[in-house]
Amino acid sequence: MTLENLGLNESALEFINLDDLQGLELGRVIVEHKERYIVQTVDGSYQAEITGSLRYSAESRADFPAVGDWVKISVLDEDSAIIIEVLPRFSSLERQAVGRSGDTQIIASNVDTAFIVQAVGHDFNLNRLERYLAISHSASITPVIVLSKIDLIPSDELEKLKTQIHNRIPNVPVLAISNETEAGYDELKDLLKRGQSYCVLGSSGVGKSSLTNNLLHNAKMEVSDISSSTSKGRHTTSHRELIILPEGGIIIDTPGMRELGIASEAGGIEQTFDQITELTRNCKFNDCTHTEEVGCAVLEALESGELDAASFENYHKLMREQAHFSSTIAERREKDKKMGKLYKRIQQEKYNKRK
Ligand SMILES: Nc1nc2c(ncn2[C@@H]2O[C@H](COP(=O)(O)OP(=O)(O)OP(=O)(O)O)[C@@H](O)[C@H]2O)c(=O)[nH]1
Ligand SMILES: [Mg+2]
Ligand SMILES: [Zn+2]
Repeated sequence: MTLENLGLNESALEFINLDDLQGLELGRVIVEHKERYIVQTVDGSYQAEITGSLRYSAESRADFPAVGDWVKISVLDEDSAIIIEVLPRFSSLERQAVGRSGDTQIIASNVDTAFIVQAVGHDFNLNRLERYLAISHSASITPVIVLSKIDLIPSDELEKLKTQIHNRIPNVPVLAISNETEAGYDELKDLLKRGQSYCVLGSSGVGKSSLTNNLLHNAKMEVSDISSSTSKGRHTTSHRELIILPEGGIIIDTPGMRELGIASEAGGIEQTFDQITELTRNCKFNDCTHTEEVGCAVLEALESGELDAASFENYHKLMREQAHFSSTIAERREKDKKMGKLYKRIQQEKYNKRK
C-alpha cells in the first residue's frame, strides 16, 4: 500500500504537510461507524477512536472524522490506534445531521469526482439531477452523470434521455451503464485513475452499490433486491465505506439520501446553472433577484425562450432551499454557542466548588 493508492494526490497535498507529522502516522479513514473508525495507513489498518481533547474541542459534528478524511494517528498496537488530528479537507460532502437540526454531518471527504447515478425509468428526473450537481459543486467535487439500468430500455429511448440531459445540462459528461450486463463499463473504468477518490451519489435503489460491487469484482456489500417487493429484508446501504479498487482509484459508496440538501453557500448553484449565472451579469441591478425586475437579463432570456423554463424554476427552488438552510444553521450556531458557554460556566463552577 502506498499513500498514492490511498488517494494522496495534489489536491490533498495542498492541505497536508508530510514533514509535519510529529512522529505520528498519516492514515485515511476508510470506515466510520458510530464514532468508531477504521484507519488505513501504508502499513496496515487500525481500529481507531478519537482523543478526548478532539471530542471536547469539537464544535459540531463536522469536526469529527469522516470517511475519506486524512488523519494523524498514534498507533497503540498491531490493530488499534488513536486519532489525534483530522487534517483539513479539500472537499466535503455534507448533509443536515439527523436529530440536531442545523448541524451538518460529513458524508464523505476529500473526494475528487462524484458519480451522480440516476436510473432510467421512474427515477429519471432532470430537476433532481440539477440538485445533485449543485450539491457536488458546492462540495468542490467534479460531477459525472451516470445513467444506470440501461438494460431496461431500448436504445432509441436511451438516446432520447441523453438528448434531454444534454439540452439542459450541456457541460457535464454523461455515461450510460448497466450493472446487469456491464454495458458502458469500459468507459466508466477508463475514467478511474489511481490516486483519485470517487463517490457514488443518487437516490435509493438506483444501483450505486451494484456499481461499486462490480468494480470491486466481488460481493462485498449486500445489494437490495427490489423483486422482494414486500421491502422486508431489503438491504440498502446503511454505512459508508471507502474501497480501494484493485486497478487503482478509490470509491466511496453512500446510502441513498433524501435529506441531502444544499448545505452550503459555496456557489454550487451558481456553478450548476452556469447559463443563468452568465446572464445575471447583464441584469440592470446588482442586487437583482431575477423574479420581477425590469431590465433583468435572466427574465429576458426566459421570455425569448433562450433559457429553459423548467431549469429557471428549479434554480429558484434550490436558491430558496439554500437560503432557508443557511438561516437555520446560523440560528443553530448562535444557540449552540450560548449553550456551550453556559455549560462551560457550570463545569467551572463545579470545579471551583470542589477545590
Ligand atoms: N436491471 C437492472 N437492475 C439493476 C441495475 N443496477 C442495480 N439494479 C438492481 O436494483 C436494485 C438496487 O440496487 P442497489 O445497487 O442496491 O442500489 P443502491 O443505489 O445501492 O440503493 P441504496 O443502497 O438503497 O441507496 C437491486 O435489485 C439491483 O439488482 C441495472 O443496471 N439494471
Ligand atoms: Mg447501496
Ligand atoms: Zn436579474
